[in-house]
Amino acid sequence: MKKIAFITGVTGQDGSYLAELLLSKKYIVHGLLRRTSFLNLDRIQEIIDRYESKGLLKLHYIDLTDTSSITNLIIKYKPHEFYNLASMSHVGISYFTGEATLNINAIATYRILESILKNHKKCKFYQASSSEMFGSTPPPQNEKSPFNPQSPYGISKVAAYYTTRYFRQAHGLFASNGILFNHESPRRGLNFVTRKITHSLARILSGYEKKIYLGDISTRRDWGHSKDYVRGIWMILQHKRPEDFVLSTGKNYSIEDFVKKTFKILGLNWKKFVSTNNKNFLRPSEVRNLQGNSNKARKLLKWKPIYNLDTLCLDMLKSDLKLYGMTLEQAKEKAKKISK
Ligand code: NDP
Ligand code: GDR
Repeated sequence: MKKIAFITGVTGQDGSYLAELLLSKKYIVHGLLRRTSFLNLDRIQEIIDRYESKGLLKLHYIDLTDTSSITNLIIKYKPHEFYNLASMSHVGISYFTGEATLNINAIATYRILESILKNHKKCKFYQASSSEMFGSTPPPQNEKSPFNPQSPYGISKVAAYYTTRYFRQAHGLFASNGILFNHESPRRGLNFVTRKITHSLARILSGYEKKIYLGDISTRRDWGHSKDYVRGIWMILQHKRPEDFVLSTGKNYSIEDFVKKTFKILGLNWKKFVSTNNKNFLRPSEVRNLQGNSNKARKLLKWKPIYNLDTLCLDMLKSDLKLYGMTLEQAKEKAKKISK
């Protein structure tokens, strides 16, 4: 019998890659999405075209503030695995929408787990926890490091993390947290710093923009590729016991390093094109330094990332150049002209 997986956040970066991975592993995938005024299916259009008519991919509208919209689907389809990836995932925006962030990221996790407990206790549950929970705790951070969240987003993820542990410890659910450090890809949202940089650079070369306006570029992150991380997410639910795992590369770079690497690919002097400390992108409190220790996942799950920061940068830049009709070689030629 085919395994059935539910994915909230299927239209997002990780949800789309995870859906592809599970379909390749012969799962029946149910994508749970919210209603939006403009259909937002770009990241999953390819798999919709390929799998929906065969009944292997099914999409359902839900609302994370509406328990019965989720419960009805759990009762009807009895999933083997439930991946809770939906969230208000932008840390900077969470300072302006704290209450909604807690509702969607934390309370919805409680709603889903309570529904699984009452209706389908055998279902395994994955919670998309985050390195933002460590906040100001100095690196390296692992599963035992204390949490010191610095934003409404971080607080909401800590609450969801403990909610997941509570349903595991008190009620015996197979419920696991993946504590994932930053991971990016050509499918990353445009207002996260890495994608903003690669996408704006492609726009600069196409003549649509002159400069990239950034906030604090001295903060440091541990960046991996989403494709590597969704493989780890799946492995976490295949482990023999429900447990919490950090997924990270173990390497850490500043935002400035990322800018330099990206501009270097095209031989451009970044200082001419980047403006920093723009107040629109400064946060009331920052997470300054994240570097994960993922030894537990590497040992118990045999997970390890394939991409490093250079291959990640190149993948993202090439994809954004393609959006604007350019190959890497053509972009290098244009770069020579605009740097004169
Ligand atoms: P994205 O922002 O790309 O995707 C978020 C998904 O959540 C989208 O499908 C979005 O739908 C959906 N969503 C947001 N709000 C709601 C809502 N109110 N109701 C229903 N669906 C909603 O995030 P990622 O794919 O990068 O991240 C996946 C998860 O992992 C998130 O929970 C994130 O917080 C967490 N995480 C991410 C890390 C990263 O570096 N990427 C690191 C650690 C944790 P829509 O498309 O309609 O907007
Ligand atoms: P982060 O990612 O907050 O780590 O959360 P983001 O790319 O937004 O910021 C990383 C760092 O870059 C600094 N920064 C800027 N950030 C943005 N977005 N835009 C700018 O112009 C800019 N300039 C500087 C930020 O201040 C920050 O220090 C991501 C999300 O995917 C979360 O959902 C996830 O949980 C964590 O990663 C791990």
